[in-house]
Amino acid sequence: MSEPGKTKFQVDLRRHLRETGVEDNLTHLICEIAEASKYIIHSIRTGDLGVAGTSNLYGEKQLALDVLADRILRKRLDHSGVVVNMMSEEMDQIIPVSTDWEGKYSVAFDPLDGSSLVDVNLAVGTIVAIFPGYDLLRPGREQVAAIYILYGPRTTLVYSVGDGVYEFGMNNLMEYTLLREHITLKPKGNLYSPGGLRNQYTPGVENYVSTLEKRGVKLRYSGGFVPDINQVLLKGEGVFLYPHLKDLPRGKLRLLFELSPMAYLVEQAGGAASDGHQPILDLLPTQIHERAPVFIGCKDDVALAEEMLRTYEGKK
Ligand code: AFP
Repeated sequence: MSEPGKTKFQVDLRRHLRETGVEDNLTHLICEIAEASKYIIHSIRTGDLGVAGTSNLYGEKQLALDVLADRILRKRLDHSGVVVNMMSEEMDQIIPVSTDWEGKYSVAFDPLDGSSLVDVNLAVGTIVAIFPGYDLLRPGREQVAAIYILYGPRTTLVYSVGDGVYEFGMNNLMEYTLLREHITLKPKGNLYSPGGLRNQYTPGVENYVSTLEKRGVKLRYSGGFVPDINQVLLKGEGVFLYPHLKDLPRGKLRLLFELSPMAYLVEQAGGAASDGHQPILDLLPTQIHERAPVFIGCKDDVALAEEMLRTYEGKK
């Protein structure tokens, strides 16, 4: 129900979560993440674009903005009172917050995905996966919520708690208000976002991409996972891939911080996400920073990728 005098599209995030029956601690957690994003935007707009002088676990130079966004989220989660464990792309181990896990959550996040695009003023985002209890090394299907925040020309927040996908936009007062509900994907799309160098594609992937191209699909790749997935979700069509490559057999993107939350959102919108053989949400991470290949978006387009891999590369 909307507040009298307000259309439901002026409903703010907290009110929407309460009205749709989301559990109190989870509502609080999602709202804390939304609050953190306001400080992250400020850092993106005004912060230092240089390197931090540190490296992450992958040996990548951390940007000052990566470190700042990570600190902002960590602090917020730490003080939320509802988080047991947290883990980010910028950390090398799980950070315990509380030993009391009853009714609480563990959170995996990429604080500023695509941060190397900020200096050329392209869109970037924050991605968050929320699990019940203390364990973070579980299949993505056990998430209770997934969220991303897109810092583009506008700031939007897209979330699901397993009851469809909702988009909120940040207004002039820096509040998130409801823009779209029950976002859904068509079975088959007309867009593709192919990551990875083409000369490193394996035969199955090459044949898949050529088949899409013969069908006349449009190329739309920004180099940022959040804007690229957001485009698929909100246009309601398309497929994003960052496949296994000859020189990167596990692809580039991280299962826990990037793929699981996006797969959860895309499945909730009626789409699919696969590593080429099985659903991303069924993969059990054995390490925190595990990577996986990904084909994500419209159901039929993802099924076609699996079929091409079976035909040209056989069973895994
Ligand atoms: P960074 O966080 O290192 O900028 O990587 C961004 C990203 O993880 C993801 O947002 C993109 O989908 C993907 O990498 C782009 O990778 P390519 O630069 O190889 O296209």
